[in-house]
This record gives sequence, structure tokens and C-alpha cells, in this order.
Amino acid sequence: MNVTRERAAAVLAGNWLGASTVPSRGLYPHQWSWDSAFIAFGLRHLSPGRARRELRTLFAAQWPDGRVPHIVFDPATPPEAYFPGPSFWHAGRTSGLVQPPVHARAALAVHKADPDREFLATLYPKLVAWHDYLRTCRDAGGRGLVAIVHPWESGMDNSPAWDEALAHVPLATGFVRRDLQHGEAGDRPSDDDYGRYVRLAAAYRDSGYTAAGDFVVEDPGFNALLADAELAMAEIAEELGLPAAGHREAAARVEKALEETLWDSAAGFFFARDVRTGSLIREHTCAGLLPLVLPDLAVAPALLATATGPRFRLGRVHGVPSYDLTAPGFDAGRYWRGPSWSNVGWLVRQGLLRHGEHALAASLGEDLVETAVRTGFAEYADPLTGAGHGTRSFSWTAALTLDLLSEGNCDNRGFAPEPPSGS
Ligand code: 9WN
Repeated sequence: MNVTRERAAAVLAGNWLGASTVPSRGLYPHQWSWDSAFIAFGLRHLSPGRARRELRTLFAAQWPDGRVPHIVFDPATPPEAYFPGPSFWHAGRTSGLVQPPVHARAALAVHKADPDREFLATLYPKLVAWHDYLRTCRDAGGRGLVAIVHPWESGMDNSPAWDEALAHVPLATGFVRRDLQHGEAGDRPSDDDYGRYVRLAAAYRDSGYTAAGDFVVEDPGFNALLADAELAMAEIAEELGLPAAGHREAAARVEKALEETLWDSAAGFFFARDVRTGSLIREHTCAGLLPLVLPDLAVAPALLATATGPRFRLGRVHGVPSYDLTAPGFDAGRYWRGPSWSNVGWLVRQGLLRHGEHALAASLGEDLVETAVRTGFAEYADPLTGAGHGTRSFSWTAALTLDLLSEGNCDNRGFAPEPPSGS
């Protein structure tokens, strides 16, 4: 194993709890849903058994209604280590929110690395129930798209796309933020944003996790990943000798709804839609690039033009900026308001490959690896300077680095770590 792989593997070993991996020992000391899927993409190259365990552990916490909770709390970790912890959610050892459905794609990738029919056969009905929950219980807009009911469900928590919809949510008070003990305040969401997150989560909890409240949004990223997950389900079904056509039809339905409802042809972009007002939220965030993962996307050429244009400057900046570089609110270091995250870069790279953009995909992949190693596997990075931000030794940054290196199309040198003053 070369030095880069060793460093990435050491991060995942350090964050392994025995049956799942924490995103980060300090900031996120439990299991998170979409993190575990990205982590499995990397773990499959180190230990397919651990990758399978990661996904099995997550799905062991699946709710009877099919939802896969966004956090599974580790009973051995002190409750005060993360807020909102288990006592806030009143949901046993989990939260009651969800995160983007990248799990079917991860399960398929783990199986491809080390075929295990029993693993796939056990997970398949759970994945079916998960997607059914999203389709049936979350189509608040009635257009065949999943609506998220909390910014945390997008995985892109304080994206500027949520500002308008959040503006009328009252602030919760009387809680103590734990995240600021582990992260720079300037890299994290503001206190007001946090107050609104807590208020929204409490209202959803008090409805028994059924009633959408003040925040109901159709997110292009979440829905694109669901369509892609259904394409993965078709492949899984074929592996298991089960009918696959229904999954392809489900993927096509979501893709059609995305194009009909969230695509703005004048802008050449997918925007989120506020279901309560019925209006598109015209903020260019990285979620609008994620439909590129869909190989049949008819509008891909126009979307690629936006991706390589002044707003995202793909190929000319580090990674994929989480927010429009030309927007007045662009902030290169704050959470989802500008910095590049490796999971988004990794997904966009998959999209580039699926649309034949091999040179751009290769340079993006090399940049993701270089940035990850230089910054000590930072949670996110400044797209203009490449400087690391957020926590370090972040699991999905390490896991996706391993995955990129294992595809054999990235430069595999041992990169020098960033000096502490540069981060
Ligand atoms: C809330 C764990 C998670 C990621 C999200 C990221 C951040 C949590 C937080 O960390 O969200 O879920 O406390 O800020 O935004 O994408 O899954 O890594």
C-alpha cells in the first residue's frame, strides 16, 4: 500500500467503532446515513467485510415505515457529545430525519468489489422499503418528487437555497451547540440557522415524524440520487434474478419529474422548489449539478455548460464549489455556502464519466485526491485556494480518496500534507 492509501486507511481505522464508522471522532461521534454509504465505497477496497458491516449496521436501525434515519446513535458515546442527541429525538437510538439515498449504489459497489449474494439478498428488501417510504410518504408536492422537511435531510445543511424557506421559521432557544467545541465558528452555520434547525426538528418530532411543517422543499440533489439509486436497484435485482424493469421505470419517472418541475432552461440549471409557495428557489448550489449522475439526462449538455461556466468553474478551481462563485453570499470557508466537499466532487466526477467527459473527470479526480491528502482529509476545502476547512480526518474524504485511487485513473503519488498554518 502506498503512503496516500495508508493515510486514508488510517483515518478509517481511527474512526471505526467496531460495527460502523463515525464521520469524525470529535464533531460527529455517531453513525450518519449518507456518510456510511460513501464510507462503504472506500472500505470495500480495504475490507469488503467491514463495508458490508457498515451498511448492515445502518439498515439494522431502519424504521418499520422504511425510513433510514439520518443518525444512529452510538450507545457507548456520552449523550452530551453531540447535539441534538438521542434524548432530543425521542426515537430510541436514532434521529427521525433522513438523508439522500445513496445506499443502493453503495451496496452494489460493495458487491462488485467482492460478490456476496447473501449480503445483497438481505439488503434488497430493506432498500425497496426505504425507497418506497420516500416515494409514498414524502411526495408532499404531488409531482413524483421527494420533499425534504428539514435542511439536514439534504445533507447540505446550510445551503443558501434554504434561506428563504427558513426565514419564517422561529428560532429555538435554550440549547447548547456542541459543534462549536470542535469547529471554527466561521466554518459552521450561524447561531440563527442552528436555532431554526432545532425548532424545525422539534416540530417534526412532535408531529410523530409524519407532518411536514414550515420547511417543505423538493431538492434536485436528493431526487437525482434517488433516480440513480433506482438504476442501481435494477442492477441489484438482475444480480439476484429478480425483475428489474420496475426499478428502471421508477428511475425514469423521477428523472422526468426533475426535468419537468425543477429544470430551468433559461438558466441551464436545476433549482430546488419550495412546495409551500410553489416557486423555484433560484440559487445555484451544487445540488443542482447532481442530476449529472443520470446517464440519460437529456439536458446534460446545458447543465455541463453551467458547471464549467463562471458560477462553478469546474476544472479551474479545487473540487466543485457548493455555491455559485459569482453570488454575493459566496463564502469560501463556511460549510455549504461555498467550499468544496469531496462527496459532491466524487458524485459530479461520476456524472462527468457517464456523459463522456473523461478529461475533466480525470483532472477533477486528481484534484480531489491531492486536496484530501494535503489537508489531512479535511471535511471541506476552499475552492479558490484549496485550503482545508472544517474538521480533519473526515471519514468520507478518506473513503472516497481510496475509491478514486483504486479506480486507477488518478495520480497516485504521496502528496505532502498541508502545514498547520495553512488550514
Ligand atoms: C447534521 C455528518 C454530517 C453530514 C452532513 C453535514 C453535517 C450534521 C451537522 O455532518 O451535518 O446532520 O451536525 O452539521 O452537513 O452532510 O452527513 O458528516
